[in-house]
Amino acid sequence: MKFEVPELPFDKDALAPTISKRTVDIHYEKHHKGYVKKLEKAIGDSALASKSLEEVILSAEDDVFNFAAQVWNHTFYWRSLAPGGSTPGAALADAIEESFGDLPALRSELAEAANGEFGSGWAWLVADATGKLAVRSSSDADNPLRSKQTPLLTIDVWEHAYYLDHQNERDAYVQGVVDELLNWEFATQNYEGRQR
Ligand code: MN3
Repeated sequence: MKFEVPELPFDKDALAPTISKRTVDIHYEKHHKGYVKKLEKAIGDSALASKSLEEVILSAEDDVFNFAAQVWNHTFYWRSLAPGGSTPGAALADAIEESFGDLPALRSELAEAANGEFGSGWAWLVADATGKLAVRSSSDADNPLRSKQTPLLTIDVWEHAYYLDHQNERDAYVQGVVDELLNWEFATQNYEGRQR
């Protein structure tokens, strides 16, 4: 398989009760891996077959873009989550203070973006080349790579991410993720390794 789905960085039951084992199982095994199959079918043996996933995202359109971005977004989503809590490293903590005031203010801005995205999409914490942080959301498969922003964290707000556990209450899922499951160590690595 050319476009690989990495192993989950935690046990499937590690995110409960905010995200149940069953949701992780279906989301990872069916949705995430399903996007890889759809991507490989859509690309076939075209010129894109020799490109990296990031190159496909930056150059493809329509279905091929959607499938490639969904593969990338889901890999990034799993890495954005971590059971047990973590804290931002020093450089990221400084940037959070400068851009949002403090971490609770950033958490509530992320929750607002995640709850406010109409329909299916993603909420993101991103950095620009100068290190300034911003919260944004995107629709469907779209992601910040095409607007030259460095993603630091993401929250999947497609219904398949929460409906089995929370039905229509997206805000309950979002609050649990924002308060307890975001991987600030991963965000710190992404911030320190960003394009400048
Ligand atoms: Mn999803």
